Amino acid sequence: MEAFLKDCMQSVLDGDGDKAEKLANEALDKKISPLEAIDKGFVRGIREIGRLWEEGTLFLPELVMGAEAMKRAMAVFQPVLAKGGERPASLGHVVIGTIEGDIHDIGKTLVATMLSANGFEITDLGADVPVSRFIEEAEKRGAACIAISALLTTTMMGQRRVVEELKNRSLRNTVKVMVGGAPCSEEWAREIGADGYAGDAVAAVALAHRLVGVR
Ligand code: B1M
Repeated sequence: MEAFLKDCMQSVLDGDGDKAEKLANEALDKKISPLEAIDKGFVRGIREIGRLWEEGTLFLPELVMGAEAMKRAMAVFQPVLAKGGERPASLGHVVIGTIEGDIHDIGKTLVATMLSANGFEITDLGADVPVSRFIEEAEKRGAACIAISALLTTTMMGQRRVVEELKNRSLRNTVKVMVGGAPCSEEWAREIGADGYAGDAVAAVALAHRLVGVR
């Protein structure tokens, strides 16, 4: 098992999309849990790429190729994860996206898929989403929760602007706000007046349940 997960990690490190996709399919054939293959395999690869990039041993094209390989694997798992929920889609509507200025969407998409699999209706606005769009879509859909992902220390400020804008429009009490992404934390969520922070996709589901009043 460890050797297989290592191969998954290595496929992302090598930026080898064909291999990543093949291994993802193999994981499903071998009945390995998609979340385990993602977390203990592919994500380790993309995190290592980030570390090497930060250290200056790897350059932007390799970062992009690693991300593309990661996305090929995620595309295999996505329909399976989306089907995996036990609850009907009736827990409430969540409007999710990555905040403006930020194009990182792999983690956000995983969170959206897991929320959907666990009974939430999802409107995924994609990445680089303007503050006003989160609010307008939430109003339009009568959303219970706005979920905002940010991967950059510069763009996380946009999460604060969503909360502020909700207050300006007297909507703060009608919709919950959850935040996530690498630079965020519980403390950050408290500081900006969000209702909660989740560190990964599983925690995001638990938090969303709590925010809409499901155990
Ligand atoms: Co970029 N990048 N990147 N990048 N990238 C980071 C974030 C960085 C930490 C790398 C590094 O320096 N080590 C760094 C940010 C530094 C900082 O701000 N302090 C960085 C940078 C600087 C940049 C650029 C500025 C580089 C440049 O152009 N000079 C540029 C920014 C472009 C922009 O957005 N405007 C850039 C570009 C890119 C790529 C396009 C090449 C690619 C993204 C491809 C894509 O997403 N379509 C990319 C990648 C892949 C990364 C790293 C390596 C991996 C991110 C990832 O997908 N992780 C990343 C390093 C890292 O994070 N260690 C890095 C896997 C994913 C499953 O995890 O996204 O953390 P994650 O999501 C998790 C949790 O965070 C959580 O659940 C998810 C699942 O468990 N979560 C939520 C996420 N959102 C949530 C929302 C929730 C709840 C939980 O509720 C709302």
